[in-house]
Amino acid sequence: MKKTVIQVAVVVVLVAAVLYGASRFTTPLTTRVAPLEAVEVREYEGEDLSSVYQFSENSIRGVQKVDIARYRLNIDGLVQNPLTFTYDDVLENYQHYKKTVILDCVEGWSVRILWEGVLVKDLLAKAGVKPEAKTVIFHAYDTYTTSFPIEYLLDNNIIMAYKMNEITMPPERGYPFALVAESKWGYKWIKWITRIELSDDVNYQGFWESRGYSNSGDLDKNFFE
Ligand SMILES: Nc1nc2c(c(=O)[nH]1)N[C@H]1C(S)=C(S)[C@@H](COP(=O)(O)O)O[C@H]1N2
Ligand SMILES: [Mo]
Repeated sequence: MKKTVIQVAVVVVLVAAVLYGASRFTTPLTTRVAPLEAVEVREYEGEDLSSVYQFSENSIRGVQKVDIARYRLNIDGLVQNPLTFTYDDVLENYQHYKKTVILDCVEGWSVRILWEGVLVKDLLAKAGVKPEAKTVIFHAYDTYTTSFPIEYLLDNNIIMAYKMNEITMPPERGYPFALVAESKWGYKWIKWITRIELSDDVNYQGFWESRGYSNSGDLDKNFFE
């Protein structure tokens, strides 16, 4: 009895193997599309771009690996409708924009990158900002925070990016979303954003700001106060 079970199993496995092998020969090559890793662009509108791998990684808790199936972006605090988005909610429901912006780190290096993302002001409009909100506090997966006066985000078409140089943002650069805080020092470019909080606290200080770095973070001013 035991022997026949084994014999049947062997036959089933052999038949399956032969069928699988045959299917590989009968499937035309063109229908078996092999995925290749995307390659970043290094030139845009006649200007050279830096590589997305040319940054010097110095995040407070190292690279964060975000599980995109479980990822949520929350918008809360002084808003009419607190919102929770999945990654796809953000990408599928908002206009996409791209622009080349240089990131300058206080350590003395800089990179020119083609960023693609959604406007922060579009997300805020959906949540409905209450009139008493003055400050927008960004929170990240690694507990990092930074903040801006709300006008900065509304008046400068500031984007939250999901692509750099036309490839999906790599984990070390802030996947799924990083802020393109143009005209601000690198420490304002928060990566791995999980929460956008509207507050009336005009003196709020983020991670580096509470350790002596300027709260405005303006590139044209000294970064240490
Ligand atoms: N969540 C998070 N975002 C962050 C940081 C961080 O430690 N955590 N570091 C900031 C700093 S100091 C810089 S210069 C930029 C770019 O950092 P990178 O070169 O490590 O990508 O990310 C900023 N955003
Ligand atoms: Mo930095």
